[in-house]
Amino acid sequence: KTDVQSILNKLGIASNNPAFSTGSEWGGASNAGIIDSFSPVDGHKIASVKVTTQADYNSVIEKAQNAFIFWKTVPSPKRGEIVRQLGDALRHHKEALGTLVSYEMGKSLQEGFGEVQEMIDICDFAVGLSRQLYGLTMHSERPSHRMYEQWHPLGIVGIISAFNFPVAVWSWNAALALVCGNVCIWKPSEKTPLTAIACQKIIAEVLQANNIPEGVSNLITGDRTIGEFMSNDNRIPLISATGSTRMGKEVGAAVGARLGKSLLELGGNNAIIISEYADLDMSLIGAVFGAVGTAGQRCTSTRRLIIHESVYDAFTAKLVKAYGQLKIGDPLDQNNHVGPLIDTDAVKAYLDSIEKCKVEGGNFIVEGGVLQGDKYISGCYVKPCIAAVKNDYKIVQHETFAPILYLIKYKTLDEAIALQNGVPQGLSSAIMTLNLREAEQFLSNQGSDCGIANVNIGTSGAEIGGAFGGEKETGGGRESGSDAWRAYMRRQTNTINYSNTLPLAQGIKFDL
Ligand code: UN1
Repeated sequence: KTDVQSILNKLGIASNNPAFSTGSEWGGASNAGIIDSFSPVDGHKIASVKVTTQADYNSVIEKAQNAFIFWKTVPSPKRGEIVRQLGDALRHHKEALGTLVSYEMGKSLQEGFGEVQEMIDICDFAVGLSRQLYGLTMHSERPSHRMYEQWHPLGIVGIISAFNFPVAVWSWNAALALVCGNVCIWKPSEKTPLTAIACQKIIAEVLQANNIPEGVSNLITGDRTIGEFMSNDNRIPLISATGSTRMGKEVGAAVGARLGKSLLELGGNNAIIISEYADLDMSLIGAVFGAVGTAGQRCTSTRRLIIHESVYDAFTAKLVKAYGQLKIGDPLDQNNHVGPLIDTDAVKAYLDSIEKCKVEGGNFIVEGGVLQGDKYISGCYVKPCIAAVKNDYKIVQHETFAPILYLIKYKTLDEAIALQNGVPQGLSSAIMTLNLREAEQFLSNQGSDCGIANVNIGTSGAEIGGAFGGEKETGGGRESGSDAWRAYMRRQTNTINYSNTLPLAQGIKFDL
């Protein structure tokens, strides 16, 4: 049995925690509201945090602005060295932090550790990147002129993260933003504030050991009001927000209204096409992990299976058998496959979606339901379920953050691709096929319209080395690998004239 108290002690989490931190300093108005963090694992209250007030918020912004003046002058590889130390600190705390992620959020212990591993990996990536923030050089059209571009930091990067990846999403943003020379202000989900406090303590220790001033890495806890302060605040040039499409539309509109930059990582409605040429055993692992892993609460979770008519019955039989073997329960017990949903509101949304699906004509081949009994005392444990549906049902077009899997039958690959693309979201997609023509068509511009398109891999579990994000209502942002770092910097084009005349571009004559 996990000793939660010893994990909290190791990570420095008290029973009542302050609202904000600028590094080693923590604070918060005494009259501020309070958020209680309950574990969906057993329903127990873990601890409380204060809410950041507007005055607290403004003082954090001021600290961050001052810190930026210092931090941007630190050479990028030296900033990388700090992030390297953060990666080491995370290695040291992996077990405790991963366990707290599992306990506060409800994902399996393996996935809790996996999430911390993603943090370590992005730190390693960012360290290398700190020596590779390359710009291009261009050939000027004028003689004895040189033209090049360079990348400068933006300033304060605001990070708004969701409960489902309560710590990794912060690290994808923070590790890159920091090597790029920015300072960060993080507003974690109010559903998972404690894992955020743990991360802030870990990074603060690294910053303090290197005599980095307060304000480089900041944490503010609170609800959507704090998110609104950030979105409307022109002292924050970039807001990176992860969460629902509804939230992203609000953040995007507010940031857009002040012509700020936003990086949006929103909902998915991810499908796997199971082709007539699929390896069905491999497909089964990808589909089941994608649909029930993290209890269906990843933005990359598999929501739809688009199955060729010739393998539909055989594959469905395998699925039903596999679902019959799923163990649902305490995610800290490594024998279980599926943990709880985040809270009882999420359970309600799950039940509503099942109801709506039935009303529209969905045929449940594996029934859902809420689990009851001593093991399920939090009321957040639900049965993963499967329904045969039509792609155009309203509920199928909608992302429900729960383990509900929709099955759709197809005849031709063109039809399958149209179904896969026929939703408002565009995050992750996959095809299971051993047929080269099918695989290449799926990856071509006539194929998937998503930010992520995989062959013989499911929709969830992307590696940090690639750019992560999606199109359409997924928001268009890209985080983590490849050249996603560019979103955290401003590009400056520089032209230098080393001749003794001043020729104008485009050959314009202007004699004085
Ligand atoms: C998310 O659900 O917000 O690809 C991120 C994955 C993970 C990240 C998911 N690496 O499933």
